[in-house]
Amino acid sequence: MAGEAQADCLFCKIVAGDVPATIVRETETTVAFQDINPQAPCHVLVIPRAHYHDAAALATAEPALAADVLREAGEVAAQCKVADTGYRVVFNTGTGAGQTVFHAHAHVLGGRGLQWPPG
Ligand code: DGP
Repeated sequence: MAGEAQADCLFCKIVAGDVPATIVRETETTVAFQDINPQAPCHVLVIPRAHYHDAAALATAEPALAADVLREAGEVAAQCKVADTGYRVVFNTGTGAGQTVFHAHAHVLGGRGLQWPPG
């Protein structure tokens, strides 16, 4: 059922505490943790606790929860002290765009110059 934890999902395991992660923020509905392979001085993933395959599925099923994730991305940027200099929020969606973990997540990237267009 939509939103239910999946036994084979890495990020569901992080939410459950079964896989360790460096958690930087938590709310009732979201968890934010350091990316294991950081691409910038600030590289944090914000995920809903509930399982959705990708950002579009999340926003369609639970728009308020998608808003929680976006709000938390801003809070993470402030906590990382990159809110004033600028930061990027990325939802890779689909394998062709680089999505490798199929539990919706926002990458929050900042602390260095970010090129446009992205690679
Ligand atoms: P994406 O490629 O957009 O699906 O992003 C998945 C991110 O998840 C990628 O940047 C690396 C990160 N990641 C993968 N495995 C782990 C893990 O076990 N722990 C943490 N903290 N991050 C992980």
